[in-house]
Amino acid sequence: MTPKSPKRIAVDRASLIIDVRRELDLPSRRLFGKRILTLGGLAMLTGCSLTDDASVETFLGRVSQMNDRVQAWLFDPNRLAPTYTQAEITRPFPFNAFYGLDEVPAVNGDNFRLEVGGLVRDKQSWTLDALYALPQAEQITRHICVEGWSAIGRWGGTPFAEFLRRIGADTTAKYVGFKCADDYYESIDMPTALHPQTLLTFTYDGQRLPPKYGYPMKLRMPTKLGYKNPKHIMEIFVTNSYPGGYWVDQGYNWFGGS
Ligand SMILES: Nc1nc2c(c(=O)[nH]1)N[C@H]1C(S)=C(S)[C@@H](COP(=O)(O)O)O[C@H]1N2
Ligand SMILES: [Mo]
Repeated sequence: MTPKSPKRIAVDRASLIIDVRRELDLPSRRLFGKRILTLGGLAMLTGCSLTDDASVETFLGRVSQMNDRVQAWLFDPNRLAPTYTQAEITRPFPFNAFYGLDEVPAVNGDNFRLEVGGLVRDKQSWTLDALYALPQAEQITRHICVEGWSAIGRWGGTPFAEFLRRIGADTTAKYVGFKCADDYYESIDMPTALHPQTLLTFTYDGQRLPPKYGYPMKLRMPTKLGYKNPKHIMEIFVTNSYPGGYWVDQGYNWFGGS
């Protein structure tokens, strides 16, 4: 990946350093046979020498390129993210967005309709009441933000696999994309969309999801980093054309596993 602007380089560094740490944590045997996965080993694989800042930058870029593929390949649809107890919930749960609290979008739930499109059988839009009537589940999981914090929260909503089943989604398609009430957008791989802990959430800590946490709904995936979890979802679509994402298009790693 060739950084296009200084801002992009900064964003890249933050996410790539996480990626590299992740690569180094991987059991080497699963990834490269008996090869010991050290920084030196990775440098060999990427054909980079790590002698100065510029070469480290190239190295991180190459690791990131292989990262989406490697992460997708290693993603185990049956592995569950850790869950926590009520007592472990972080209070207050942090707010984060690419803007401040005073700019949180005010979505009116009364005339709200969730739009559904792309490779699905039933493109009818959904009222909030229809969504609330779907089977509901709850989880207490850790949200990890690449900005350097993590927090445990409690979300409730409908298992996303169930929602995809109801709309007759083509689950052999590659991506599920999201458009939000702010300028945010995101996309995820289908195995993650179908993961049992991926929930389309309408509540936070037993209450209707407040505006700051993404009213009317947030896709909550404890197997993904914070920025992959879209808030204020207005539209969901299934596609084989790579939709990108708000931060991904500025240099963050797309798979964004946590
Ligand atoms: N629509 C929208 N979704 C978003 C964001 C955003 O700016 N807009 N920020 C992302 C990031 S980087 C994080 S860490 C989490 C923060 O969610 P929280 O406010 O519930 O902690 O939302 C993610 N989803
Ligand atoms: Mo984040």
